[in-house]
Formats: sequence, C-alpha cells, structure tokens
Amino acid sequence: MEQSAGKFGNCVLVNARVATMFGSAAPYGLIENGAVIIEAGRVVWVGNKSELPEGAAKLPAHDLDGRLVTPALIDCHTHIVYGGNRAREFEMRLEGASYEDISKAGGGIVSTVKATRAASEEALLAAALPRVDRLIAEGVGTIEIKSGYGLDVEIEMRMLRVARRIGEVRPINVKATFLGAHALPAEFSGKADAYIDMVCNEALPKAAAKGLVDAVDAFCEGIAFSPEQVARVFKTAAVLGLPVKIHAEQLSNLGGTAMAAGFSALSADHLEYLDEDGVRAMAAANTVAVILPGAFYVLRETKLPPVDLFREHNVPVALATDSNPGSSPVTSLLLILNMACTLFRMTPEEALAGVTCNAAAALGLQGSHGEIAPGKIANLAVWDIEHPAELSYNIGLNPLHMRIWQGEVA
Ligand code: DI6
Ligand code: FE
Repeated sequence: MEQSAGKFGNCVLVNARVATMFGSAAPYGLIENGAVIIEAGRVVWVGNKSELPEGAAKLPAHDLDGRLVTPALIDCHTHIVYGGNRAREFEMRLEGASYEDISKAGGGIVSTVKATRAASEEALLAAALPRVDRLIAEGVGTIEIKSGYGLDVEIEMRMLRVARRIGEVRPINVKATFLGAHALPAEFSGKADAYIDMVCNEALPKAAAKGLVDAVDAFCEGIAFSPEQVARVFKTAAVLGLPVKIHAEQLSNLGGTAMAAGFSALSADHLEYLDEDGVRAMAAANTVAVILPGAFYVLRETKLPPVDLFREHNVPVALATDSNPGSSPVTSLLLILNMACTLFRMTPEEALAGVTCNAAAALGLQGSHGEIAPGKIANLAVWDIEHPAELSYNIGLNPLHMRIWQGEVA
C-alpha cells in the first residue's frame, strides 16, 4: 500500500504487527495480527484483528501487509537550532589539539554562540530544517528543542521562536526548552552569578511571557554552572509554573541531579557520573534518565551511565540524539538506538522504550504520546521490518515505510 501525504481520516489499520509499547506482558507490547482504529487523529482501539469491535467493518481498512507498527519516535533532547558548524574543530582535535587549544583559538561552544548571534531568524530556521527533516524521515513525530546558544535575552528568544516555527512549517510537535544557563558568555566572564541574575530576572521571564517556553533546562557542570546557581534558575521556573530538566553528571558528579529531583524535574540528562544516591533521588521524584550515546561516542568517553542502577531502582530511561554542533552532530535517532545497545548494553526493547514511552515521559507527554493505546494521539511509524529489534540492529538503514502524524499520512 502506498499512501500519498494527506488526510487518512477515520480508518482501521489491519494486517499489522503492532509494538504498542504498553500494557501487555509480551515484549514491546507486541500484538501479532494486530489492528488499530484511528478516529479524529487519535487511536481509539488497538488489539488482535479477530477481536475488532463490530463498527470497525464500516471504516475504510488499510492493509499494512504484515509490517511492523510502532509509536512515532520522540527525540526528547536536542540543540538542533544553531548557527555555523564545528567541523574545523573536529579536524583540529584529530590533529592533536586539546579542547583548551580549541577554546583559545575561538572554538568550542563560544564559536557556536558567535555564529548563532550573527544569524537571522530565517537563517537559523533554514539551517535547522534539513536536520529536522532527517529525523522526520526516520519516523520521529515529536522533538524537543533547546535554546542556549544565544546567551542573551534577544537571541535566546530568537532561537525559541525558530523552535516554534519548526512546529508550524513541519508535521512534527515541538517542545521548546529554555537553556539560558548553558554556558557563560564572554561579556559575563568571571561574573557567573550576575549572568544567572540576568537569566532569572530578565531572559527567562520575558521568553515565558511570550509563550516561548515549555520547560527550563540548565547545564550543571564545572565548566558551566553550580547546583546553587542552577537552583536559582529552577526557583524562577517554579514561580512561572514551568517544569525543569537538567544536564548533569556528564563530566563529574556535582549532585545536580539530586538537586533537580528536589524540583520534581521531568528528566536528568547525560548522567555518566551519577551515583546510587542520585539514582534513588530520581526514583523518588519520578525523574526520567535521558542518556545520550551520541555525546558519549563523540567525546570518546569511557565512564558509562549507571544503566544497571536505573534498572534496579525502576528509573525510566530515555534516549535522544542531543543533536548539537559540538558534542553530538547526530541527526539519526535510529543510530542512537544502535549506539545505546552497543555502547551502553541496553536491550533493543529498552532502546525502543527510550525513544517512545519513556521519551514521552521526559517531556511530560506520557498522557498523550509514546504508546499505541486508546486515547493517545495517532502518531505512528510503519516499518518495512518484521521484528522491532531490527530498528536497533541495523546501522545506516532506514526502513521507514510510512509515518502517520496526528492521524494523517505525513
Ligand atoms: N552538554 C553537551 O554535551 C552539549 N551541551 C551540553 O550542555 C555541548 C554543546 C556544544 O558543545 O555546543
Ligand atoms: Fe544537551
């Protein structure tokens, strides 16, 4: 069956293998000989074809020829809007330059801030769209996009407007996250607390007042901000009624994750250096662990995130591209599935949960996204494969047959 883009309408999908990622005791919530009823852009029924409700016979049926259906994928941590690129820095590192040499030569995150500030809103959008399109082509239906390369009031808002516009010009839901506390801009050198004052008193309230912010993130690290500084940003978020997330324990253990759990953070991200107390704090706060194998790979890290502790304490684990010009120039979420299995020893089932149900929870979308279940938005991916493990196993193969977004083929 080939469908051109457009309205699918109310229908029933039949002859499908459905990895619901919910409910049943079967791995992947898999239903063989499955059927899915879609009405008004939502899933209203999923189950075995032999148990279809009577009214289903009146709906147009689409035969999926035995293909595998999963929830549309969710990339829950990206920095996909930015100016320039850092390919020259990549070359310099391979030629033996240290991160410090590169910073002195004007490279690193500072160079992306410079290029992002110099770019117009149109230019930032034009640069981001091909990257977003790569994700859509792999069945991604929801993406989180962070600011954090403006580091001043106006450019942070420009980045967030671009994030919003991506959701208007492409068939994808966008969650926009304010990451003003990502790095210290040169003009605040030696004055990190004054910069945090600016973020709390000006940048974040202004961006929130314009409706540009769905969540607030911060980079808690020796090279970025302390847990105390990040807590100030989170207090401002709480006053504004916005949920928080954190980049923490990526290069060292500063206790940022436990601090963020105290603010009921939706997620804590990276987490290579997290200890068991931090994992316990996450479990108590229902905070999702977002682990990012792209950055681990590019930075040639050796310290693994504590995947066994997440399992032991039932902390849900999500995966994302962390798409950014420095530590993870990655625009393939399928590649991330393979990396999570190969580098972090996750199972293919855990990996798929990491880009569906658990990624939804990392964005506060567990009520509407990430599973194929009655009442959920009909965001689905139809794949030319037999078993869901193939999504993690293949490298560089994109078996997407069709993406259904809000009940439409898109
Ligand atoms: N952690 C990262 O890995 C990226 N940001 C962050 O907080 C790096 C961003 C960059 O190098 O441009
Ligand atoms: Fe990141």
